[in-house]
Amino acid sequence: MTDTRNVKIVADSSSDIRSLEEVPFSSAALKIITAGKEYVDDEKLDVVSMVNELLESTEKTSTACPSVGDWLDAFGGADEVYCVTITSNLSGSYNSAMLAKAEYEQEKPGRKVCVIDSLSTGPEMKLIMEKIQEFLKRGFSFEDICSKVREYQEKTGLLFMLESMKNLANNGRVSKLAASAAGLLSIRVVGKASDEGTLEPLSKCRGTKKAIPAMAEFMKKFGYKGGKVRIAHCCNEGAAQNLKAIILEQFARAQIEIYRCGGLCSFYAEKGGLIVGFEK
Ligand code: X90
Repeated sequence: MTDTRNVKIVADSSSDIRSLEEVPFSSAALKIITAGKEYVDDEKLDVVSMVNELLESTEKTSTACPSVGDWLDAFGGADEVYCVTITSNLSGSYNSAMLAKAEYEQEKPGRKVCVIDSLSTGPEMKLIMEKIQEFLKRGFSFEDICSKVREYQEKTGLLFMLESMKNLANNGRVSKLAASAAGLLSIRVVGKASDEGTLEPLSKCRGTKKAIPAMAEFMKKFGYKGGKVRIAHCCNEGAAQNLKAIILEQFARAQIEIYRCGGLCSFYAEKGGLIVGFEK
């Protein structure tokens, strides 16, 4: 059906997605900015080099969301746009997407943009985009997809495991107090995206060996029953594989994918971090 409809799925680069198989897709890049350098979070970014460079640097580093113009470029002339953003509670990305929507729809009558505030990031955005693709394939209307995606969001969750929350605290995305434990040697903070789209710490574990089973337990506590799991890691494939194995022991038919975080998620999740999206 996407042959007859001029459709596009668009997300900011915090989704970690660079391309989609079945529907035209564009990513609107966030930026990671240091005193001397700007990293654009697109397919050309060498994420591992960036992470290592930033570890060695003592400069103040910040991030910037896509501008209205960046979003308009990403919409790229499609008549029907599904636009997924990082949580509006931690970034201006959703706001600039909404401004872009207003301008884009006014420019040419008939154009429709559905902006979805993920209240989350990374892997949960990926799940949302996969669902939009599925709805398009099933031939659902624009209006139906917009409302059904919001229903689907109720059935997805996001957990994280962080070794450091320095960049989150330095940029005011969590309180210094919440971040302090993660700075301590071998303490891993496990938490979730709250209903408001902020970071909610759930437990502090001594070492990754304890943190990974704790994550699997939290997934079940929050309603995971064996559906899709998307695991994004920052230089920590081992922990991701470990989590996958634990989930498969209990849910043999779980559909689990593992991949690397892009630039924005790597910057905030930092080296060793895991971000896990799952279906409830
Ligand atoms: O607009 C900007 O400059 C971007 C700001 C993004 C701030 C937070 C990014 C968090 C990324 C950390 C673990 C998962 C957190 C889930 C939160 C709802 C990754």
